[in-house]
Amino acid sequence: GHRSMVIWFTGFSGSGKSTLSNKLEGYLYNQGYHTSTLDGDNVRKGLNSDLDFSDEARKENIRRIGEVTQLMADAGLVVLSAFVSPFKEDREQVKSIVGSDSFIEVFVDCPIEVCEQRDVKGLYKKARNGEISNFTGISSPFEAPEQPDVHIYSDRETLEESLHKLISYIEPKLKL
Ligand code: GGZ
Repeated sequence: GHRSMVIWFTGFSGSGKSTLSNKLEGYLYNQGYHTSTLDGDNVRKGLNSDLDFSDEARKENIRRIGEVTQLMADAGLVVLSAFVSPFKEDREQVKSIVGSDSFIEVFVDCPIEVCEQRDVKGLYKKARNGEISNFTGISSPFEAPEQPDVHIYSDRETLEESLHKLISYIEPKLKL
């Protein structure tokens, strides 16, 4: 058996949260851990399809995700949650729901210019055009974590390096 744990990824759209989270999940799966991933793609289409990107809706988005994350952790899973989660207060709230010794905050740090340049989904262009309002980093704030448990610099590290950094922090805690 192993401990349940919440691995919480925060960062801009296009910073690499989902890529890294999926990579970590693959590793953990191969090691025999029971995992579950929550991200914008599965949550905002279903559970939170009533929420937009206003500050209040983002707050509610993270609050619900925090509760679901906690339920999954209670069921014994290693939960990987990858959301922009731009507000410090909301991330702190999840941390207090989950319990600080089971919560790992991972800051996927990437300069907004780099995320905008990548623009994998063309969303930054739409945000600049005004087709999308309240876009994080362009027209909506992001409160960077001051003391993340793991600080990933996705513009300067390879995916392998970032993964290794994550694993060396997380795996000893899973085995406690
Ligand atoms: C930020 C937005 C927005 C706005 C749509 N601002 O790269 P993506 O596409 O797949 O990830 C982003 C995702 C953010 O949803 P979250 O639930 O993670 O956000 S939050 O934690 O702030 O509630 C992006 C897309 O949705 N997207 N509009 N205005 N990201």
